[in-house]
Amino acid sequence: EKWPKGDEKVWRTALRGLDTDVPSITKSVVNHVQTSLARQAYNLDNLGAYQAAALSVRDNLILNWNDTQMHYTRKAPKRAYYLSLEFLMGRTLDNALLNLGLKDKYQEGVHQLGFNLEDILEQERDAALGNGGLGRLAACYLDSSASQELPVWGYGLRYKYGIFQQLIGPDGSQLEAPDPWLQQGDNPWELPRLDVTYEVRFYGHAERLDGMKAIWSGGQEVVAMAYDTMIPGYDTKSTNNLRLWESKPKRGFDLQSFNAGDYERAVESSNSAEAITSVLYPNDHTTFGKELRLKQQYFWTAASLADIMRRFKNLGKPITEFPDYVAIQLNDTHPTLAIPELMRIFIDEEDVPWDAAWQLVTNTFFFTNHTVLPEALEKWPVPLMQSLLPRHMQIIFDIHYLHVAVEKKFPGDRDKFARMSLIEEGYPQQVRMANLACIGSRKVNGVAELHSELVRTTIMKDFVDYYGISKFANVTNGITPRRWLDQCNPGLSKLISETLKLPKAAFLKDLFKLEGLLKFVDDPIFQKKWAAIKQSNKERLAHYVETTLGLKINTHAMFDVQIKRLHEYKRQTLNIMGVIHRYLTLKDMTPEQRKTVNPKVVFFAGKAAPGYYIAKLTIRLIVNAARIINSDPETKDILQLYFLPDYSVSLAEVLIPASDISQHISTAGTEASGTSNMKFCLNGGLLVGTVDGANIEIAEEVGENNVFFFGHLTPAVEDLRYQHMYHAVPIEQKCPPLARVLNEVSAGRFGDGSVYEPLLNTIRQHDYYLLTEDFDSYIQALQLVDEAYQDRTEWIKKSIRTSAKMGKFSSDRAIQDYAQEYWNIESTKPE
Ligand code: NTF
Repeated sequence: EKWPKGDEKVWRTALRGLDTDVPSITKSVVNHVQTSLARQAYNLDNLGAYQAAALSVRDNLILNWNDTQMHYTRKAPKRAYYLSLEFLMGRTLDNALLNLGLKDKYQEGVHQLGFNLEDILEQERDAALGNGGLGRLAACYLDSSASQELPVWGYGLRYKYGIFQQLIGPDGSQLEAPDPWLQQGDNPWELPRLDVTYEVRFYGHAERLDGMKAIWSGGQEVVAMAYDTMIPGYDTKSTNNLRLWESKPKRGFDLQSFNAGDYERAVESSNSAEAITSVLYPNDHTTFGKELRLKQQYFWTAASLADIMRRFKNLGKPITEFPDYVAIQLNDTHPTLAIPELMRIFIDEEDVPWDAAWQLVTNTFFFTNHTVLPEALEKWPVPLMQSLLPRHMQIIFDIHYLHVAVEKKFPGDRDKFARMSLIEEGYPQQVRMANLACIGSRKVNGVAELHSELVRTTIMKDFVDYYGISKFANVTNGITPRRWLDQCNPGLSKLISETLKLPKAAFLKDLFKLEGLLKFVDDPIFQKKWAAIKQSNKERLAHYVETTLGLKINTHAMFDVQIKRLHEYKRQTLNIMGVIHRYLTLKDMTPEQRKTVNPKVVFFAGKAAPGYYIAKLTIRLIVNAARIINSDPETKDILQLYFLPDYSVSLAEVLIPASDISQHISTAGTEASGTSNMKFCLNGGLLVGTVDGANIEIAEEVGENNVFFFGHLTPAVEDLRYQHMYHAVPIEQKCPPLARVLNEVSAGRFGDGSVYEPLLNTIRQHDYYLLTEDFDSYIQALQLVDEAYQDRTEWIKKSIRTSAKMGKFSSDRAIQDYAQEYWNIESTKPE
């Protein structure tokens, strides 16, 4: 190695890195207080202490990040890129401390400075650049990639506003407020890269040249600037990168208009450029066809591909080797424009002939589908795409015609061809993004066994006939045990470590090691310790609820939790109807009978898309039912109901370890996987659920006797819906207990009943999500839960067994699957 200049000895000492003994840590924290924050050390609050501690931890991350990136550049391994419009990261400081192995030392250090680490961690605002499972999955996958020393980068958008903050109004309805998450001051976890910028074009016109080439010019140009977030691996120096793009105007403002006195006009283009990355779309499972969303998608894919292409070109390899160095995972169809964009780069800029370009493209991309719900399948109007991205529209039509080969394979089957077409006929025509993602990718996968099978047999059936089955695979989702065991449940992690006589790192890096707990299932002392941890987690949750909402919770009750986005298919409505049914049943009892009932606390949390009327009504019903139920002197000691506002990753970290039972009750065949089901089980909570998504594989692991299953199975769903359509039976006949619940709501038992009519009618009328079909078996399942909970020792055994069998659901396993079966990349780490 050559030294830059000057004295080598001086350089060597200076480059030694950071000391991480406690005195060095306190020194570094105080240094940041005085210099980076320019604050007085003697009047520091928790927020200031958080900021200084974060900057101090960040110094360590940056050094590891530099070494890792330098190593990748020198070694030039094949890399994988995870393109996701959502990364639901949550808080960073605690995770960084854990992964760096510095948690104890910082705890001691800040303690010596007069602070409590727990309080400092609470100061951090969640980075909530995602809606739900899809975005949190991306975050878990980054953690697992870095932890396994895999060369993987994430690419996304740096939204100025994350998912909205949820408030509950006086009438019980959801209100939305913006989430200006960056307004806390500088975000210590990101590095602005003023030098990493690309120009991205919109509109203009595309002019065909000879052959398949074209020139795209004119229109509007905006600039993408990179912000890098360091992703530390656990127990390794490897620190990967999450690169998020911010949109900026190409020219700050228009001097001509300014000089002419038209000040509004002068900043107009700057405002419209900045709008692109201003806000995360808060819709989950629905598409709206808004131009700004399409702009976001193109802006992000174009900047990411330009960056990937520049890095590839620095290797000096022939363009034909692109797929030997680059694998790109498409997280749902949101980044599908990357396919025509890479075609455009190859053909228009790199002079690659069409067929060769298509070959390269289809060896580069991999596509994950996350839902089979029809309303979530993205389609873009051809006229909109034509105006915003004229060159891409040409390329898509070219791919479409190439694809006409399908006709040759299935001569005369026009229906099949119509279904497989990239263009859906209609007024206007629409581009089907899932079809484009499928034909442009090497492999297509679903996110749990049942879901992948549904992908193969429903939305992608024709493509399976065409390409053969081997293109269509499964990678069951996973969760990172670092955040979802050690961070959120340190007591349990410690107990496991002591019991197995293993350092935490052993099972946090190989979750199958938890199976060792099975030996202790019958050990009464271990059972007691296991139960004590659940109890203290309940108290931690109760404390949170008391300090934030001022409500007192019975911590000796069974805790029953359903936390996820509000959606009809997830059936929070079934749950609330079940709670009301329980309430009515308790009211029917004599006081003597009530004394024998085990107390239960039911928690809901989750956001509804701002425009999703029925989902919002469900929240309103839950909140208002809670008001009545919690204040009823006859029942309030045995049944409590809470809707916790503003669900977030951080709230999940408090709720999940406290739960005895959690609900994953989607209509069979609708929940692709679910990932919180895995988190609850890992923390010793049991499931009540339908035979859907990853619930099925969880039951395979833990044994069906440890899961409370109910409801119809997937193959029955279509027939039942057909019957509802054409041979409807009134609810009073079909399901009297549910009819009674609906009538009580209607009659105003929980506030003005007329408000809820539209919600009740979804059940009384078509009942698309089959509540009337599943209600009886749901109530039975909850009955079995109550009975099982009576025998506390048996329950604790179930809880231990469940947690012990969660090895499969580590995101480390999922990422290994992707790395080996799809991306063909290998671990490599800096010295
Ligand atoms: C979600 N899909 C599914 O609904 C969940 O079941 C699954 O666990 C997560 O993805 C992660 O795979 C979506 O959010 C989307 F966008 F596809 F609708």
